[in-house]
Amino acid sequence: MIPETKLMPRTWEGRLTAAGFRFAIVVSRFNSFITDRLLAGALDALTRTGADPDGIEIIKVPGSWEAPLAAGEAARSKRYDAIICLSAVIQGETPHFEYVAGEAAKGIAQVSAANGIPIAFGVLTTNTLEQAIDRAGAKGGNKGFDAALTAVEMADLLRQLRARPDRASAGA
Ligand code: INI
Repeated sequence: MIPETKLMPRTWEGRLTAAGFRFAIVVSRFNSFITDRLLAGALDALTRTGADPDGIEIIKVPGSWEAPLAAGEAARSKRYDAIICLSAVIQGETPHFEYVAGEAAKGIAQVSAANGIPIAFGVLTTNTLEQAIDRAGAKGGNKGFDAALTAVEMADLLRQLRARPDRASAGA
């Protein structure tokens, strides 16, 4: 909320309009019972915001661990305006969970920053299967839907920022 004042700084904010943008959805097969639902949510969000069906590509990976590598390849291809990573890491009885979830999060953040492309983080990290179900279309909404909306907003925001008239002279 911007406080009421005479000063009105120029504000940049992405719109939820997906037409004309290209998206890659990186989705893991591990816990596909959950990730299929995240994918359905993401496709629903892209459709509702006007994405062109030809502008959406799905890249399947074995698990969350592989998501950063595939997202990196997609980013470097420059074929997409935003990437959406969808997977589910569910707490087990070994520390495997920590490694997989931690590396996926770190790797996805690094790929996004290194390539200047929005990557929405639709990776569930939950203690139980029930919590994952809640976030994949049940009580907790659908995190795939939310991630796709974020990707649309960020794609539009970056397009606006990159089209700023002062950008070239500012050397940005
Ligand atoms: N991958 C996931 O996406 N979620 C998990 O919960 C998970 N657990 O718990 O093991 C998981 N492991 C597989 C991992 O992502 C790799 O695919 C695998 O280690 C091969 O590299």
